[in-house]
Amino acid sequence: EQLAREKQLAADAALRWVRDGMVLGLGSGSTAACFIVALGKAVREQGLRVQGTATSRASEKLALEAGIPLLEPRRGLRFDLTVDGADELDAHLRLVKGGGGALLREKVLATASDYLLIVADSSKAVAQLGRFPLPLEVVPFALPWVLDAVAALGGAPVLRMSKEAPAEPVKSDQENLLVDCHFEVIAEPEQLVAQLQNIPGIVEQGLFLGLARAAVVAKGESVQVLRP
Ligand code: DER
Repeated sequence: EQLAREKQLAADAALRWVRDGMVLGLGSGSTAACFIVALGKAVREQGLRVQGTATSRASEKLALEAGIPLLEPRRGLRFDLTVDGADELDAHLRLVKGGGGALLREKVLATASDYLLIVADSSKAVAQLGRFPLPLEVVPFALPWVLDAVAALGGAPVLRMSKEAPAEPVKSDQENLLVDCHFEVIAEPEQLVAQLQNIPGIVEQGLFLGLARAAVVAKGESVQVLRP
């Protein structure tokens, strides 16, 4: 339907940023998945020569199936371009990410990239961040104190449970827990990042500030390129 069409449009448009010989960061989530599939097609059908590293085990599997040559993490490895999705993006291209639980590896690769390109359907562009619950990756031992500290910040934290087995908490690729924080409005993202970084046991948080260089946002049948 419309949303899936917009994801596909954004993903196809992102191919315009890809050059032969590039080393790519491969994002996670449904829109990034559309990009990985489209990239694989270009590799197989046009002989595009690229290599990539994935931001999740799920994306790694998809990339392998798509025939994209993969690189293992190594010292000095940098990415010419990382293409990833987002759960929210504001006018400054500040992002909330982690809806798919891959925020840690996503931020590691985004930080090791020369260019982070976001691909999104129109529902992701917001005037103010925060309506989408902010994901945290949390070390299991620290969970009770993290929940207390986030609640004290007004974050209404909720441990993310598995959809398949609702009694089981979701585990990240690193075997950590995921906590979704319902701040509702995040008026000062930079300040909130500083507060979260003071809470031990939070391994990573889903605010991506100053990382995205551009966003390809599809609306209806058209695509917009947003820059900070
Ligand atoms: O977790 C993430 O940040 C992913 O990029 C994901 O949440 C993006 O959402 P999508 O599945 O709608 O692309």
